[in-house]
Order: sequence, then structure tokens, then C-alpha cells
Amino acid sequence: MMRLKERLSEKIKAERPKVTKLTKELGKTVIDHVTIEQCIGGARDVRCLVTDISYLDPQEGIRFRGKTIDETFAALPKVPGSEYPYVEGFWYFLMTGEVPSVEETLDVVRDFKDRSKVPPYVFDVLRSMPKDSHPMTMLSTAVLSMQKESVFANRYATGMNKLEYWDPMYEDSCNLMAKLPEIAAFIYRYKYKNGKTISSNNDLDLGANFAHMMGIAKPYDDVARMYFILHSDHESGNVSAHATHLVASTLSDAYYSFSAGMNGLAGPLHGLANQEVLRWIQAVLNKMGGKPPTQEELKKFLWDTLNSGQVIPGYGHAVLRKTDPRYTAQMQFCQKHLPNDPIFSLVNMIYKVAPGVLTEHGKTKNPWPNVDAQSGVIQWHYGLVEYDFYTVLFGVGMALGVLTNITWDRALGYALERPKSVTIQMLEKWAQEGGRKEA
Ligand code: HAX
Repeated sequence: MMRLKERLSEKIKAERPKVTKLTKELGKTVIDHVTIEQCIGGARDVRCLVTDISYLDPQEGIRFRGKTIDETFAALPKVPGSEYPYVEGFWYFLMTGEVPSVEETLDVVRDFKDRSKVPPYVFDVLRSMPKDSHPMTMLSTAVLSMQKESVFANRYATGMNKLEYWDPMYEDSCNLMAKLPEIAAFIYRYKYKNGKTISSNNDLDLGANFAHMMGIAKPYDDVARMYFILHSDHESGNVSAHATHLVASTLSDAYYSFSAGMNGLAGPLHGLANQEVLRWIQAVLNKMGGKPPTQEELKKFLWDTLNSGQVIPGYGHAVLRKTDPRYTAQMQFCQKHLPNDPIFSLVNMIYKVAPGVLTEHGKTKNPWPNVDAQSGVIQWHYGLVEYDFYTVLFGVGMALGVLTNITWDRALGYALERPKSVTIQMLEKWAQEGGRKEA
């Protein structure tokens, strides 16, 4: 057994008694209550999901396995000659909560290479789709088409003890994670580069191989590593993580579950916001005849968007109440690598102006930028101007978190998800009575 799987197995054995105790002995402890506003308003803030992979504090932002973004980047083994860590080492870290050594990281690098061959029929499926299909539709379809490869589904069909569920879920998760970069790069080259795809290079780590298959030169390998790690996980409540977890809770395998998660990520209030940001910026530049707007002009564009009943993409968040540290991490990259990029300057100007406009508008609880406000500018700078593709990049990163989560879901025996619905009439009655009385 490879080192990561062995360590994961030990960790699972240590965590299981904690969960058993929490449910069997302490299960009736009340940790939250639910208001009508939360019931109608998308369950905001209701504490009813569990994950140890990451935690999102409204003020501080994301911590992966207890570490901030800076701490994570500093702690993990770096690819020689690169600024950013191996994605494979980050996978080990997310899976176990432990920073891997170089040897442990390289073990995952090798393991992913062994698992990376994409079945040829996946490319046939993609080629058979209309060329103007959205890249997210292609990603979701490609993943779903591989469902027959599921180790979990095959082992379940032959009869499997519950305690073993995590093992084939881990196998599926690794198999899928190792293949996603090539699938994503294929979609990009097939759709936007006249079908001229570039074969995988097995000498490279995941980030560098992705850059190679995309056909984009250095430092795009580091962009890929940074981007995938930053977009990996944002605890369990965001739509794509939750959708993946929800579908997996029926004991659907990783292919069904991740494909479902990607369909959620493809919504403009979620992952698609990164393409919307670039679309918005390009619309502003078009209206300006290519020249950058002044702050006053920009203010007017923002108000025009709000007054026409649309959202400012890349701003606001369901949990965060400050600038997303994933935005800041990417801004620091831009300051170092593309300080004079005109779109970066415009993104900075939006950062100066938009929070004031949104505050004056008075609706959003969080006028600050999220991860999507900054991510497209980096891609655009390195020649990836087909912004419809940006959410696919988000999806490959997201896989790191959600696949780790569903492996642990099965390890700890998390239940089939099934919240209870109520009717509007019931809500009206309970409101009149000052709250629902326990039966
Ligand atoms: N522009 C305009 N209005 C906004 C807004 C924005 N950027 N953000 C929030 N609002 C509005 C909401 O639409 C809502 O209006 P109504 O009362 O008319 O429904 C009101 O402010 C209150 O919303 P909120 O409580 O502050 O925010 P929500 O938790 O409801 O929604 C969203 C969070 C991220 C969906 C929201 O801020 C938004 O639509 N932002 C723009 C789209 C975007 O950037 N999405 C990506 C978020 C990060 C992410 O998931 N990445 O994948």
C-alpha cells in the first residue's frame, strides 16, 4: 500500500471512535436553531454539515486543515525551481491533515502518473458533443462518462462491508483527480485551438503537465499549482461541495457525485462568476473604445449594472465578510508577475470603487471581492482569453477538496442526507405562535 493510503487508513481508525461517541453519547446536544429567514434563505449559517478538510471564518477566510493560505504555501514541499508547492503534496495534506515530506509527496506524484491515463472513449464522447457546448457541460459529461470505471460501484455490486467503503472511494477519487488535468486541457485545446491537443508528459508534476497540455509556457505551471490549490476547498456548504457530498451520501460513486458538483459550480452565482467578471470587464472596455475608464466612469458602470437588476460579479459572499484571502493571494501574484497588466489595473480600480458603490446600494452583506474577482485577469494575461473556460479550471481545483471530503464521508459513515421540508402554511402558523412548539 502506498504511504498516503496507509497513513489515511491509520487516521481513519483514529477518527472513527470520535464520531461514534459524538453521535451515540453526545448526539442530542443542541448546536444551532433555525429561523424562517434561514429556511427560505438557502440555509445560510445553519450549522448542520461536518468537515475537517477546511474551515471558512467570515472574517479571516479559509483555512485548509487549520492552515491559512500563506501557511499552506509555506509548509508544503515545492517543485524544484518553482514558487508554489506540488498539487500532489497538497492532496496528501488535505487527505491526512499532515504536511508530507518530499518523499511522501513524490510518492503521490508517481501514483497520479500511474492513474492518469484517460480512457480514449472519453475523448470520443467529448468530440461527439456540439462544439458550442459550454466547457463546464463538457467537463461534467466527461466525468460522468467514466462512471463505469468506478471501483466503488463495482465493489458495491459484489457486496462490501460498510467499513471498507472509504477504500474504493479513495481509489476512485485518486483515479479521477489524476485524470482531470488532461480532460480539462483536452476540452480547452479541442474547443479553442482547432482540436490540436497536446499529449501528456509523464515526466512532469500535475501543475507543469497541465501547463504543458494547455500549451502555455512558464510560469503558467506555477499559475496552475497556485490556482488549483486556492480553489480546492471552501468548507462543505458551498453549492459544488455540498452537491458532491449530497449525491455521494446516497452511496453514488465519485464520478456521479463530482459530475453533480460541477453542474452546481457552473452557476453564475458560484464558479461561473470568474467568467462573468471578465465578461463584465470586457464589456466596460468595449464601451470605452478600449481605453481604461476613470474612477467616476467606472462608478457609473457599476451603478448601471446594479440599476438594471444584475449583480456585480466577483463581489459579495454567502459567508465571508471581508476581502477573500484567495483574492489577496492572487493579487500578490499579479503584483509580482504582471504589475503593469492593464486588466490588473482595472481590477484594482474596481477594488477601490465597487465596495463603496455596493455599500451605498445597501443590499449585500459583504461588499468585498471574492476569489472570482481576481482569477480571470491572471488567465487572460497568460493568453487564456477564452473566459468561458475559467470555471473548468476552478472545477479541477475544487476536485481536490470535494473528493477528499467524500472519501472521509465514507470513512466516517456520514449518513444519507435528508433534511425535512415544511409548508408556507406551517411557517405562517409557527410565526403567529411565536415559534414552533416541540411535539
Ligand atoms: N452585486 C449586487 N447585489 C448583490 C451582490 C453583488 N455582488 N452580492 C449580493 N447582492 C445582493 C443579493 O443579490 C441580495 O439581493 P436581494 O435581497 O434582492 O435578493 C442581497 O444583496 C443580499 O445578499 P447577501 O446576503 O449579501 O448575499 P447572498 O449570500 O445571498 O449571496 C452571492 C452571495 C455570492 C451569491 C452574492 O454576493 C452574489 O450574487 N455575488 C455576485 C456573484 C459572485 O461573485 N458569485 C461568486 C461567489 C463566490 C463563489 O462561490 N465562487 O465560486
